[in-house]
Amino acid sequence: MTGFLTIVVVTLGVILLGKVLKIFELSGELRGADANAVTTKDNRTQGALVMLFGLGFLAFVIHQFYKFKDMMLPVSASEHGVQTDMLLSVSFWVIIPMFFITHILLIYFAYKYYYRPERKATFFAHSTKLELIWTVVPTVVLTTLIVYGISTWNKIMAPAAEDAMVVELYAKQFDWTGRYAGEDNKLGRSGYRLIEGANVLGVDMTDGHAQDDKVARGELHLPVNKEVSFKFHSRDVIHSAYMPHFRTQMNCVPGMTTQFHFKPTITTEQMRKETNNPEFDYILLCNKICGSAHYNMQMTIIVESEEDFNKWLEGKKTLAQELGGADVAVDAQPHADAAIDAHDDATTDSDSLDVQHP
Ligand SMILES: [Cu+2]
Repeated sequence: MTGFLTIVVVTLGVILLGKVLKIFELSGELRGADANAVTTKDNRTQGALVMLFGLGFLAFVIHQFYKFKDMMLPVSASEHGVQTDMLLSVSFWVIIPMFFITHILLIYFAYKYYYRPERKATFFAHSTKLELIWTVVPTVVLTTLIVYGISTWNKIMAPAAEDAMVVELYAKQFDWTGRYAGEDNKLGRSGYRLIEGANVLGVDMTDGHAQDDKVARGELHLPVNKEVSFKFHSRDVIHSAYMPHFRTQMNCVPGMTTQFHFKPTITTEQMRKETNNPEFDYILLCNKICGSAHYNMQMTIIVESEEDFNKWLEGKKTLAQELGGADVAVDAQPHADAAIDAHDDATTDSDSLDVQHP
């Protein structure tokens, strides 16, 4: 009822305002004045209003910077993240001062040069000097940013080191599973048609590389200062592995392997001190809206010393121990080979997979 009354009152208010303006217009006409004529006084008022609104807008922008500065991520916990942060900072150091300079000029000019009939604008058709300035300056600045950006990209996307630890991140609605490549540092091949019973990742247990693979759920542990080469897979829809503290995001696409490698440089313990937050944890999130429980698709990442990491990993069963190794019954269908994702590198041809029939 209150809502309805509010609507009625507001509607009546608007009608009333319309009528008052109409009376104002008519009384002006009676006095012989043109109600629609724009006077110098109107222009000055509009100029002042632009100034007021513009400065208010800039004040709001500055306020937002302060208000949300605590939402910023802490220092990057990966080697390449420091480079991307630097790239972003340099871009912002160019963009933010430019934003303020251009907006202040825009606001000031709108106020200073409001229309007055007695003043004529200077007219000139061409100025080589001006044209040169507004062509050369942006060209140099943008080219520098682009070249800097490409060289950073090339460094980050260069192939992983030979000894990088290989870890699979397996996405499905709505959780993550990690698979460590084990002693041989090679992941066993897998495909969705091989998913059966406890073999939820569809690992081909006839593949020798699969035997020593180790699966991690709930928590993903990583050794500090050691490069990790991630292979991303998805069972169902497109997910996106997002590790904000490591400045990493990669899509997980059904039927193909995507990859990214990075080196964590700060342990969870050190980051807790750095952020002054004893509860701090690195996190892996899904950053593609993939369904109803998308928001809850996350996994804690723990970065620790190599010793602690090895101890943790040793406590895990290998896939051969978990699933029974090569003796496990693999439900290979006639076209099972087509369902196998090519892993590790392009040389792993899906056709070459020799699925053993039970
Ligand atoms: Cu998802």
